[in-house]
This record gives sequence, structure tokens and C-alpha cells, in this order.
Amino acid sequence: MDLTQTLTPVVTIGLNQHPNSFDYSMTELNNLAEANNMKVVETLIQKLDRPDPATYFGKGKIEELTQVVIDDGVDTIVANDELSPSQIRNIEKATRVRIIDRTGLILEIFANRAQSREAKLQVELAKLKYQLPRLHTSASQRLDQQTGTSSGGGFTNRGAGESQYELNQRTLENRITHVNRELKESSKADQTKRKQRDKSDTPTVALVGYTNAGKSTIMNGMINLFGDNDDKQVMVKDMLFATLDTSVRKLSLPDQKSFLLSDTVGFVSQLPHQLVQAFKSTLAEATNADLLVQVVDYSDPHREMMIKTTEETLKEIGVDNIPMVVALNKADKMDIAYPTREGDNLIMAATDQPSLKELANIIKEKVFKDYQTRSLLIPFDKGDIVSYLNDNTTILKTDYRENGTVVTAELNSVDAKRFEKYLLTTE
Ligand SMILES: Nc1nc2c(ncn2[C@@H]2O[C@H](COP(=O)(O)OP(=O)(O)OP(=O)(O)O)[C@@H](O)[C@H]2O)c(=O)[nH]1
Ligand SMILES: [Mg+2]
Repeated sequence: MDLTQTLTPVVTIGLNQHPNSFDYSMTELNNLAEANNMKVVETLIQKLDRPDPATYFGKGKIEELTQVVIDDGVDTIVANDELSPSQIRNIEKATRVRIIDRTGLILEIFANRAQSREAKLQVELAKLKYQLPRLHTSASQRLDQQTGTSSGGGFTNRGAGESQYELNQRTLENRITHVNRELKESSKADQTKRKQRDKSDTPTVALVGYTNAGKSTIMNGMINLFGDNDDKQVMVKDMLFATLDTSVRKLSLPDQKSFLLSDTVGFVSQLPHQLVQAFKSTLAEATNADLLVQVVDYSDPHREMMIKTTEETLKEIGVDNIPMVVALNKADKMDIAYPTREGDNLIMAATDQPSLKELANIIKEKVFKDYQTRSLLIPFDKGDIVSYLNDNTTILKTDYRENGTVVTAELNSVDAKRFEKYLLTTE
């Protein structure tokens, strides 16, 4: 984190409705706040079966919150759950400071991190969709404005009347249509790229998992070991949501088997569904993969919740039947031997070469399992096929006969079918 940046002091608040996951979700909220350049000076929690529809916390707790806000001199409150427009309005009225909910917080982080045009458009779309149902706030705000309070949750629209509300709504809707159109165009370009890749029959492997688990670090380690010399490294940072764009690299294992590895956006629990929807095309690299490698920070005491979060998010983007292996990463921070393979799981460290090589072995086993050894007799005038085989398959033997070259190679099922007619039948 950049320490020269001033941090906004905040109070985080949460309702303990699910004791099993509550501590984890509050820890995560505090981490998210820090990722948004906030300093959590105090955390208030209340145990309730359900939120108070008007004020989220109960009346007494709101009074306590108001006092804490004054005592600690904070100007923002961060709530662990998504709040309704009227809850936002009422809490702001009572405490006289801004309140932002979990969804708004995650959207702010994404907005600050987005670099590429596509990521920016995706975040904007998610933000607009979050704002649209909250526009009512500005209609009722006319009353509030007369009494001198504001409302918002970070995305305030100061309306001057019903017609202003309608105008705001139309402006938002127009913008949504426009952003959707632009996104569709850039996703069309992505699809074309993906189609071209699909044609090459190179298997694809996607790194998925909770944010900060080490996906990008593994990607870089694999690029170092198996990438081209001029392959660019991806960004690694000790912060939530370092990666918002998908990167894809072609990696070649020593026996010439190659695959595409993609690194993409990390997950967090209660990832706003507007964001998940908006990032669908970015996440398509995962939905179209032949194999997923779920990266887990094994040293984190909350790892089980993180795995659950990842699996739920994958389901939400429509991934439920792609084979998956689990990389239990950051083992170097624990007192445990690595690399250690347990079935399809690998205890490993992203900065450890033997770990990365073992991960490559697992990927190879999973992705190239339908490979078969075939001897093909390629006529001399089909030199391009011989070059293709040399470049794309593992050649076990090459012999020259008077009617052509006999190549014995490991072929995937597509290539085996494609070159069936050259199959050597008599020795
Ligand atoms: N000690 C240790 N640190 C690691 C390991 N792998 C990653 N890290 C560190 O963990 C932090 C996050 O790593 P990233 O690779 O950026 O994580 P990510 O999963 O890509 O995160 P997002 O892009 O936010 O989803 C960085 O500070 C890395 O240096 C590991 O095996 N051991
Ligand atoms: Mg990353």
C-alpha cells in the first residue's frame, strides 16, 4: 500500500446473522476497506436475526454508532451488507456522515483499479446498474435537502423534482444502453480471438480463485519456466483485486505439449452480482477452459470459506462441470513440506520452481490425458504436415522411407482424427 496516501478513517458495522461465517465476512470487509484507502478505526457489530428495515441496526445501536462517529472523528461508515436507499438515508440522517455499503465499497475499489478500456466499461456498467434502483433516493431527497441532510452511499444524484428524477433515470438508462453496446463490440473482438485460439486446438487452463491467493504469481512463475522469452509478466501486488483484466500466455512444456494459461480477476464473498454480470466476458476465459486451477492461500485460516466463495462464484458465472485441480499455495508461510501432491491437490509455493514443475505435471496429466501414440506415413509433398507435427506434438521417432516420412508422435484426439488417413498400417 502507498503509505504517502492519506487514509480515510472509517467505522465498519455489521449484523451477525450467520455466526458461522460472520467473523470471516467482517475480516474481509475490513480488508476491503483498507484496499479502498480507508483506515478502520472501530468496528461495531450487533446480533440480530434480520436487519431493521428502516435503520439496519436497532435504535440503541444507532445511537451508539452516532457517538462513535463523533468521538473518533470519522466521516464515513462502511456497512457489511447491501443497504436499501431508505436505510442509507436514515443512517446518514442520524449520524450526519456518509455511509457506503459492501456493494458500493467493492464497486469503488474496482473503479479505482480498472485500467483497460474494457475493465472500465464493465465497472461503469455495474455502477450504473447499482445506481438505477437507488435513484428514488434523490426524489425523496428533495425533502431531505430542505431539512439539510444529504443521502447517497457514494453515488448521489441531487434531483430538483420529479422531472429531474425522470431526467436522471433517462440519462442512466441511455448510458447503460451505450456502455452495453460498447462492451458487446469489444467482447465480439475477444470472441474472435478466442475462436482463433480454439481452432488451434491448444488446450486452455484458467487460474481462478479468491483475490490475493497468488494466481498472478503462479502465472509469472509458469511464464518464466515455460513461456517465450519475450512474454510479458503480469502484475503481482499484495492487495485485493490487483488483477481486473484477463491475461493469456501460451506455455510450452519440455516435450512440446503446449497449452494456454489465463489469469483473471479474483473473487470475494458477496461479489456484487452487477459486477459478476458485467465481468462475464472477462471471466469467459474461465468458462471456456478445459481445466481450472483453483488457487487457494493455504496459510489463511479462512481458506475453507474462500474455497466455498470461489465455488459459489464459479457457479454464478455458469461454470459447474469443468475439471478442477486445487493449488494450495503459500505453503512456505507454514510449517509444512512442499511440493506435496494429494490426489488432484498440490501443496505448493508460487515462488518455488519444484512446485511449479509439479503443477505443470498435474496440468499435463489432466489436459493431455486423451493423447495416443500413432505412426503416420506422410508423403514427401506434404512437408507442411511434418512441420506441423514437429511444432505441435511430441515426436517419438522419425524414419525416412522411399514413399514418405514415418513420424511416430503423441497426438491429441483432434489431430489423431485429422491425420487418420496417413496412419501407417503395414510395417
Ligand atoms: N509467501 C508467499 N507469498 C505469495 C505466494 N504467492 C503469492 N504470494 C504473494 O501474495 C500476494 C498476492 O499475490 P498475487 O499473485 O497478486 O495474487 P492474485 O491471486 O493474483 O490476486 P488478485 O489479482 O487480487 O486476484 C503478493 O504479495 C505475492 O507476492 C507464495 O507462494 N508464498
Ligand atoms: Mg492477480
